[in-house]
Order: sequence, then C-alpha cells, then structure tokens
Amino acid sequence: MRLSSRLALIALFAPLILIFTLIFAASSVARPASAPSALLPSVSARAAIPSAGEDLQVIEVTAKKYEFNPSPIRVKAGAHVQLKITATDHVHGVKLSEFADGADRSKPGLVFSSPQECLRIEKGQTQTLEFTAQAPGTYSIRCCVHCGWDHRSMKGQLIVEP
Ligand SMILES: [Cu+2]
Repeated sequence: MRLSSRLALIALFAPLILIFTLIFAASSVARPASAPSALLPSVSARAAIPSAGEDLQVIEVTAKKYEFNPSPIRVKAGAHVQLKITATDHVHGVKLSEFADGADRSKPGLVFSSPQECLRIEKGQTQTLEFTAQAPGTYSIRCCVHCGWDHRSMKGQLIVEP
C-alpha cells in the first residue's frame, strides 16, 4: 500500500519536474538568443545614417490633393538628400524616378539607399526617401496611390543642379 502510493506520487511529480526543468531550460536559452536580434535594428539604423563628415540634406515635403510642395525641389549634384514626405489630407504615394527626364537609362542619376518602388504614405504619416543626387537633371515625382479624381496630375519635380 505505502510503496504503491509512493510510486503514485513519483509518477505524478516526475513529469511535473521534467516539465518545469524544460520550461526553465527553454527560457534561459531564449534569453541569449533574443539578445542579438534586439541589437539588429540599431545596427541597420546606424547603416542608414551617413558617416561622419557626410552632410545629409533633409527636405520636408508635403503631399496633398493634388500636389507636392515644394516643387521643384532643388539640390546640388553630389548632395546626400533625405526627403521627409508627409501626406496631410489623404493617403498618397510617392515615386521618384531614379533617371533624369530624357537621360540615358543605363545608369541611375539618383542612387537610393533602399530599393525603389511606390512608397505609400497614410494620411497624417511621414515617409522618408534617401538618396545621393549623382547626376544633374530634372527628376519626376508622381503620386502612385490613387487619391482622387485628379490623382494623375499629382506630380512634382526634383532638380539636381550641377
Ligand atoms: Cu494620388
């Protein structure tokens, strides 16, 4: 009787102890594993910031029905530019051509820090575009998210001066 109840106790507690041990082991393993991933955003954020001595020209732009302001935006060739675009009245999109109007399309005149596609900007939100203005010329900016009846005329310009 006694032996069997002791065995029953062991049978009851052994799996519990095993489970607690596993949970403890998992949590102590999870901690160091999560540490490097927590470091990742700061590493990539650092990579996006130009190195010391390189000037970043920050330009605030608003997007509203149906214009970008200011337009044209003027920068000098060689400038490292960050456009901070805020959609003030509605969802908009921004697409800045990496080729100057009429330029040969073999080599981009604007070198972006991240791949370029349509950048969607929710109402009241700000998105950033960062690039180096390599070649002089006029670059077109257009709204690429349908925002209303005159969406197609929503355009802007970036002029890179020599
Ligand atoms: Cu639009």
